Amino acid sequence: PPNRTPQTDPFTLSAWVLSQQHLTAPNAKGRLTVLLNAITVGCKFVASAVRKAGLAGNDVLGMAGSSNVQGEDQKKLDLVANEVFKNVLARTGQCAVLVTEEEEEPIFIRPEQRGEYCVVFDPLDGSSNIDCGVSIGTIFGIYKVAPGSEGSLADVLRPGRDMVAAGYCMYGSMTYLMLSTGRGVSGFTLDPSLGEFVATHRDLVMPPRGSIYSINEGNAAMWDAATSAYVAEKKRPPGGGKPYSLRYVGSMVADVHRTLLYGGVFLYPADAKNTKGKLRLLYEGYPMAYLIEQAGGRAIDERCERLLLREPEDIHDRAPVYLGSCEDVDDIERHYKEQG
Ligand code: AHM
Ligand code: MG
Repeated sequence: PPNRTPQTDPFTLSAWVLSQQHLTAPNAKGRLTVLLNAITVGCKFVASAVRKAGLAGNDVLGMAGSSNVQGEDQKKLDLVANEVFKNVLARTGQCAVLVTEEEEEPIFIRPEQRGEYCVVFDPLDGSSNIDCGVSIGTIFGIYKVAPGSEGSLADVLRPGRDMVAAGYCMYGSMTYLMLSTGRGVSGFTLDPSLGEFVATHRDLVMPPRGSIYSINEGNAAMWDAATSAYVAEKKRPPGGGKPYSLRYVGSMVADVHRTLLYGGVFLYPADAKNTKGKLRLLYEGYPMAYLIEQAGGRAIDERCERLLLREPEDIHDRAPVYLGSCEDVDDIERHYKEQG
């Protein structure tokens, strides 16, 4: 079970980040700390907006372009989240390039505000779940620019293993923020009465094997042979073992969060229609693969290579994703090897 913080010792996310920086880079100037703090502000803002969404005068669930009672244009929740994160990140003075799912082009920060980090993010992931109140989240990954770079496309078109930090915030029954700066994963829960993220899952290690598989089974007719064989085996284990349970929220943040805590696998394979899969490599695949690996799990692509080593060609590239408990992902690999 996750170790709980004693009630008289609230270990906040900011304190945790400072303690990590002290371990990894004792001479660091705290710039990453500033950046991560800004991200938590964005997450709190979005968490609050999500909780109020749909109430009178807060018509953020409707179509973008719809207007509220005062006749003002209302932004949809995902566009609100995008603006919030862009603003809080730019204002830190620590960013050089931002990449967001919501915008075609990367955002290059102007010289007066420029720093040495690049943040790639999906401000509000799980679009199909926004309007019905099911868990959604923000996903982010952070790179440092190459030495001497003023921030270029090359600084963000890099494999995920170059990330210096990654995480997500889930707006679910509680607001959770799971974070790694390359030394394991720790989880924080927003205490609404304090307005602070407090450590609730320190040094999270995921189970080596789970008993849940998570995939959009509606796509089964289009799967490749390895995915079909793997799922068939989980439903009807040879030798009559206990079948796995199927859980699929349809929000990557929620499906990965459950996988981190309970173990098992989450898959979004390529299929006959989506030949590169659906998930975006930079700001969905990499950050989640980073967290899963940091928690002791495994994340691969359809070639059974580490997802974190895959080279992106475009900032909005998609890639097939298979992640979760090591032994479960090993099973998937076995099916790929068997199918040739
Ligand atoms: P989105 O960025 O439009 O929200 O799409 C990403 C989401 C992921 O959160 C989730 O894992 C996946 O799409 C679900 O896709 P599907 O509805 O095809 O199962
Ligand atoms: Mg998304």
